[in-house]
Amino acid sequence: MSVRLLARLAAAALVLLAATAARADDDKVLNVYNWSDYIGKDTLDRFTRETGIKVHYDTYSDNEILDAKLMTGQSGYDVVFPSATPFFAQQLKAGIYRPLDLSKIPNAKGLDPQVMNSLAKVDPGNAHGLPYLMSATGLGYNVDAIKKLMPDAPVNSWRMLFDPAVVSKFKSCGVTLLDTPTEVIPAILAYLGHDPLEQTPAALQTAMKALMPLRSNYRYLNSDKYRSDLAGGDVCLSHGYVGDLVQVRNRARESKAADRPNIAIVIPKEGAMVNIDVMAIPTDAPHPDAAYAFINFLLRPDVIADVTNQVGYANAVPASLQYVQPAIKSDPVIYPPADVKAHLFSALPPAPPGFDRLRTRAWTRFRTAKED
Ligand code: N2P
Repeated sequence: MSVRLLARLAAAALVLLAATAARADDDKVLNVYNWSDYIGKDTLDRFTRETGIKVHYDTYSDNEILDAKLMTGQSGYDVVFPSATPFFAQQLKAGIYRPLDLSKIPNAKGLDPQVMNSLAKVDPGNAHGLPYLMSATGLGYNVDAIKKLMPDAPVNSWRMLFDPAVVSKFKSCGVTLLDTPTEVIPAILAYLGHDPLEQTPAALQTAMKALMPLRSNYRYLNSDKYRSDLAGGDVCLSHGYVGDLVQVRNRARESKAADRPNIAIVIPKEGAMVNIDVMAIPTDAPHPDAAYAFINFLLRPDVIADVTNQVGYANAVPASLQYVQPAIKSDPVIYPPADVKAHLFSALPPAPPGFDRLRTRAWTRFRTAKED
């Protein structure tokens, strides 16, 4: 063998080695896209310490943002957390999720069969997604500010947001809505005594007809900003995900400010949406094995209990309850008792063809409607 050939072979071997090393390194990376404020402060570090897998972590505040990214393809994400209905259900139909290999997620055995059954309605056999956290969508308000403006305010009702005679009283102290029609429309339909889950042009029209004239009462539509504003006393009434409102309430309690607000949270008596957010792996995920390791880690009772304790959202791992703080376990807005649960509605079905576009158009018109 000539010296030159030897040198060439050695060089080729080196290239091969480097490529293998790069690939091994690649598997030690995980790209996660999750809701904001939806994980423990130390959860990712703990995962990295235990597995050596480095996590790139991005966040969003609306299902619509995640949906747009996933439907374009090649998002680069390995684990995402869509709400089961209608988003995950709809995305499943588009074939963008990988069937899960449950042998790689042994902790899935510990999931609550009731939650799994309700998810199986949109994902037969729970083949593509496992439950992460859940909560209702309700109201958070500044107790003193509301009392001052309306001592007999109907605080347990959607009237707070949707009855023109009530919400107009709070305009001056700041009222906000989540920026998503999939939450606001069922809520106003429930207020109107209509089937909250009806997705027909007629139901949409009913909802928008009631909503449009109210527009000027809402300071803004945003699913993120209200949290610091409500905690800081800059707004007084917000439509929000209950777990986020729990964080707002805690933040306000812990504040050193003399005028820190006293925040109350309600699940309105007319009924409210409840969302199960699932963990799923996109078909084109670059690091599926790391994704499996992460999902399995999050389903460990001590890990998910720690997340629940920090973010105020219930989880679907019954064995975790032994580690969940008593104040959280017994908080009726986080783990609602049976009589409240009976009024929660969850399965907003995937919208019929064309309806999505109608709804998005109506929502954009509402969002950008001129203040009067
Ligand atoms: C997290 C909001 C997630 C709840 N900040 C939506 N289901």
